[in-house]
Amino acid sequence: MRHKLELLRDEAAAAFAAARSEADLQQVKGRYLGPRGLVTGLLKHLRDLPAEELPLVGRLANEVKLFLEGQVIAQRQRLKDERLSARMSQQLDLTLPGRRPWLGHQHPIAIVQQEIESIFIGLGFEIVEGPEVELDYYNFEALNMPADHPARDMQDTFYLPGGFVLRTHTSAVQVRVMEKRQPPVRIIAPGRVYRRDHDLTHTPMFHQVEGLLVDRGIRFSHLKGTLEAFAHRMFGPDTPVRFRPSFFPYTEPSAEVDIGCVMCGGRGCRVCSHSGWLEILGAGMVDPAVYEFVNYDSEEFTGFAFGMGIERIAMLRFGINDLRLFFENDLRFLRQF
Ligand code: 2NL
Repeated sequence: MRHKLELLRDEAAAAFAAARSEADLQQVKGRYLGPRGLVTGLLKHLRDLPAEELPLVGRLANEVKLFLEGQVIAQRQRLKDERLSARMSQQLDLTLPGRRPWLGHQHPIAIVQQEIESIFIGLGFEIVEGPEVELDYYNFEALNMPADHPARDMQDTFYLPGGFVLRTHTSAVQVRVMEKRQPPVRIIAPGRVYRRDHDLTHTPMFHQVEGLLVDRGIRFSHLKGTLEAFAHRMFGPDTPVRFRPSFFPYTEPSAEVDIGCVMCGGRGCRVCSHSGWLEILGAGMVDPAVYEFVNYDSEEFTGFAFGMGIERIAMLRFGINDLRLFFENDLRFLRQF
């Protein structure tokens, strides 16, 4: 009996170890430990043993049964481990180079805005910001554009209830600063502005940088020198710059500033309409009417102001020919900056 038990134990353990799958193992388990299994069968014969053999053989039989049950659990774990490592060796190629994470970066408009800001910081200006939803008063009235002014047409401006507009330029921020501080004022106001315009060369939202300098004895030559210095830092020290007379309601005299065409070097091409020049900004000496609104003494103080569209500067700077590219968020375009 003892011998038979030991043989059966070794045979069953070998069969468990040979199982190739969970189903296999279940079947082998049934064959030995199931209700009609070989081990179970043998255990039923225990009671036929002579009384004096029963304790020893009984204990052995019990040990064999426990041992085999433990084997089933151990072999089940082995099968699980084998399945896992088979899957791992299929999917994990440890020699494969890792995927480099994509690094985001600034939008070209933000890059150019910061370039403009740092040029003017270098010239002693301070960056100021203000609300995009602005009072009609700061956006128009205080800039010498009364209610009947054509720039205030519903066609051009997004009007909101309660005397508010979406600011059409960042000048409003500069009016707010003048209202709070007496000269000297040297500020740059960058940010988003809104106009009811949508075609190939206009978007309802775009970016602008305006600048304002007010102090004693400020003349047009200061305006020229400052904007020439800006153009040379932005587009290169050999870039030609010219000033043409113009008109704005908030400056007198007013000028438009051109640089030699960056595409053709001034020889004339489609981009500059064969003129050799590209307009980059508008500027002028602050109209005394504006000083009235902010309580500056126009006998004591003079100043200049200017405004430029960041999209336009960025297009010239990077040689981009389609404004829409800035707003489509196509990564093939954006990744180039
Ligand atoms: C343009 C022209 C300009 C100004 C903006 C300004 C601001 C104050 C007072 C007087 Cl607070 N003027 N800003 C002056 C001249 C031109 O912008 O073409 N912008 C895209």
